Amino acid sequence: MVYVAADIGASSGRLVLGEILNGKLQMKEIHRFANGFTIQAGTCYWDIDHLLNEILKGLEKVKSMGYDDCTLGIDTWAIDYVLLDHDGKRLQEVVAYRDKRTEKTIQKLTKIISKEDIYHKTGIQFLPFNTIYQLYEEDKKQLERTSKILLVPDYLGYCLTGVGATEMTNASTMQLLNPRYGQFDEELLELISVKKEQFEDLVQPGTELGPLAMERFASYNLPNCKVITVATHDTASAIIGTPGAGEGWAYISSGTWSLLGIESGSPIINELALENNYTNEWGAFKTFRFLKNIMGMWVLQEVRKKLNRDYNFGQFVEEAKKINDFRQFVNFNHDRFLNPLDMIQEIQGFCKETNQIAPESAGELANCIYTNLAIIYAIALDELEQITGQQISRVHIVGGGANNEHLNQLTADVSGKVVYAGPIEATAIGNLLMQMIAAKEVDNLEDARRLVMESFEIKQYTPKEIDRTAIIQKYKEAVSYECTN
Ligand code: LRH
Repeated sequence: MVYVAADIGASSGRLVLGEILNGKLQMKEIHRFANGFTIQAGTCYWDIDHLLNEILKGLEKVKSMGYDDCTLGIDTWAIDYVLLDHDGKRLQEVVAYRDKRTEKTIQKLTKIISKEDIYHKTGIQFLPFNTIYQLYEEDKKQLERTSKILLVPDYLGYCLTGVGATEMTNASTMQLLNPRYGQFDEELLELISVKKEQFEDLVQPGTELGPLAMERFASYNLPNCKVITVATHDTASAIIGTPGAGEGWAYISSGTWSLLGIESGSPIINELALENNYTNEWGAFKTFRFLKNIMGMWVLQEVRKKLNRDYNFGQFVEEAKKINDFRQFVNFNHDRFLNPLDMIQEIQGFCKETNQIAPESAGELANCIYTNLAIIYAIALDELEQITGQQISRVHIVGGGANNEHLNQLTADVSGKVVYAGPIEATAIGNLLMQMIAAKEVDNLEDARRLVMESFEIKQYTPKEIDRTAIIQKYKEAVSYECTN
């Protein structure tokens, strides 16, 4: 028996095998594939069939490695969903959250119900693409034809097993759940013309979904496999796999997005949290992730696309290091960077509009992105301390971005906090750990995190003496004219 994590992010997916051997968590990536949305007739879509097929290909590899039995957990990015008809068939392709259809929806919906009311009910941050806004923009007739709405990882699980569920950690990002009742908020559902019955029942991470519906996949050579509903929101899994312990730690789950926050035993819903757009996403084991979304490696991924992929991420770091100067101050958290036609032009446009010298070369662009991300992280950490009244002494950076030693050091320097980087595969690790807890091979979250600490290399970065207050002040002045977050 082996544990398998299917961990699918916005830009790539992987299947990873996990086992505990000699008291350590051992992992092996057995399958990797690309992901990304494409634009068809002006709309951004995910290729969900491709993802399902890649999971099946990965499972075939599990079998070919000699494993006849496994459990499988699936996690993906949050927010996006599939509409199913009464025969369980997909009604339309899956629209990607960066699509422009919801650009103005927050403004539209908050004419009917105030921002304060939505926040008070859900505790969820205002991102233009939250499921609530996407569903609001759906054709009402299509919604009437919809028998079930499944979030992406729940849909993949449904395709594999024939069983539907609404996993809680991911469901909370819809901005439709009310943490006071642990249920859907019926008033919000009514506003978007959706009924509670159109969702499957909410389930906790760790619940067994069911065995693979082998008869559907006769042409594949698959192992016996039980699908476990893990913390299906990738960020929820990543934070399970983050080796924080005790008090005073924050995290940055660094990938396409940088999710920066703390773990809390209860939601923090107040004026200051709303003003600073902090969210209370539900975590495994009744935790909450009080965090904010920060535009992360997406910006560099988009710059790289525009440079015809001539640079790899290591080269960007090397070029940026040669400059290593706080030359421009750019609010990458502005909505204009969510999905611009040309990321390089957008960055240069921002600089020109704020009377700054625009970055031109790959190194200048990368330097601009890294230095500003470090500043934005530092500001968010200050905000977190202010909102929670808690002192943060250390920051755990996990995910692919933790590989970037230059950014890790910059983050330590500008924030003045000690940074611990790793593991890179925290999301797949969290996915595996949840399965191990469900199988009673690991006792609880604390033990799971101890196992992570003992099994993976964690690098420490101590802050260097720099005038962080002056840098942050310069940033705030430069971007203040249109600072929305
Ligand atoms: C990261 C993530 C994040 C969400 C975004 C849509 O992959 O799941 O937590 O806000 O994608």
